Amino acid sequence: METIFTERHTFRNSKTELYGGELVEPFERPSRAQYIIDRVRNAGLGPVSEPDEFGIEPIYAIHDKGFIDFLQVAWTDWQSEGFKGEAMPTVWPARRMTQRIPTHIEGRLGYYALAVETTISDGTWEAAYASAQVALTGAQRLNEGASAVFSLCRPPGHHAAIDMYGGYCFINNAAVAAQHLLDTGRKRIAILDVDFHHGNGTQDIFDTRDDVLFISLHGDPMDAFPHFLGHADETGNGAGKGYTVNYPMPPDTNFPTWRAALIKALAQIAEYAPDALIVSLGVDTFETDPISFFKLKSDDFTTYGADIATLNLPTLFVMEGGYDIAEIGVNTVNVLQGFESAS
Ligand code: 5XA
Ligand code: ZN
Repeated sequence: METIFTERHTFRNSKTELYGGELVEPFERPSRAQYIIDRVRNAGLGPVSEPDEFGIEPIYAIHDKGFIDFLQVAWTDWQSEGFKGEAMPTVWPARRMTQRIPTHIEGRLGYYALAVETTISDGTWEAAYASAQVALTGAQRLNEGASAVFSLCRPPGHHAAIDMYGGYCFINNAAVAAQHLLDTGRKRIAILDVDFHHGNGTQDIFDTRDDVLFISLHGDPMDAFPHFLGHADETGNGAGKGYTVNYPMPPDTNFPTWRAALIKALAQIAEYAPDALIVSLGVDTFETDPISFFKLKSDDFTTYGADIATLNLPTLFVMEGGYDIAEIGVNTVNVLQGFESAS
């Protein structure tokens, strides 16, 4: 399997994350991608290629233009105010307040952020843009006839909504890739999100559409980030009714329980009969992940990679979360090798 990867992910190297009331070193850090690419190479998964350039239009095809334009200037506008730390919001358009977009950067950060942990710093936009190109290149490889591709995206994307960033995400890489596949001739795409966290951004983007089936397995939002989306009774709206499926699961969920949900999800995808599958691949379901509460073991990742292969669909894996950094490469490549061994 080919991996698409660029060192430009290292432009995203923020120094602070608000966690537990403290500013800590971010869990989402450059070494994550380094461990994964090292494992890809050492395991002999296949060639590693630089992304091609698709420009900004495919990003505008998914996200609000004002939001994308904001991401490009947020850091310089923040610095222009003379602030010393990294850019983070302190106020939100909460219930019964106006949704007007403020002029001041403090207000714009609050308008476009869905969470405060994710700071914006020097290079954030450049890395997010490159990450989207990695996803687009993977999608294009499917168009060129590849049966499976791994887009090693960093920063991740599945929390990025039409006009909101947060949860370490700025551009929704999986959604951008899905739209590219649709715009280049495919009729129906399924996105299977196996990250520990609910893919609220992907759900938001495709909420009213029937050309993308979105299915997510995740920690129950009553107990887990993003807390305000991802319940089982969210099934899509309008034309999208029935094309969003959520499997929230409680703390300490083990592999047999998680896999039972996966098997149901795979049956729903098979019934939808998409032209391609995108897997939002987060490995923060691992038992020792520092910010998650599922109990998957390394071998389980191999098993479920093989399960996904039974769909027999052109498949693009798009990297999302995973923070047990020492094991992130092993667990990620286990999914990909499990998939390949069963293909
Ligand atoms: O998939 N999403 C993540 O791994 C990020 C969660 C951020 C929690 N503050
Ligand atoms: Zn996650």
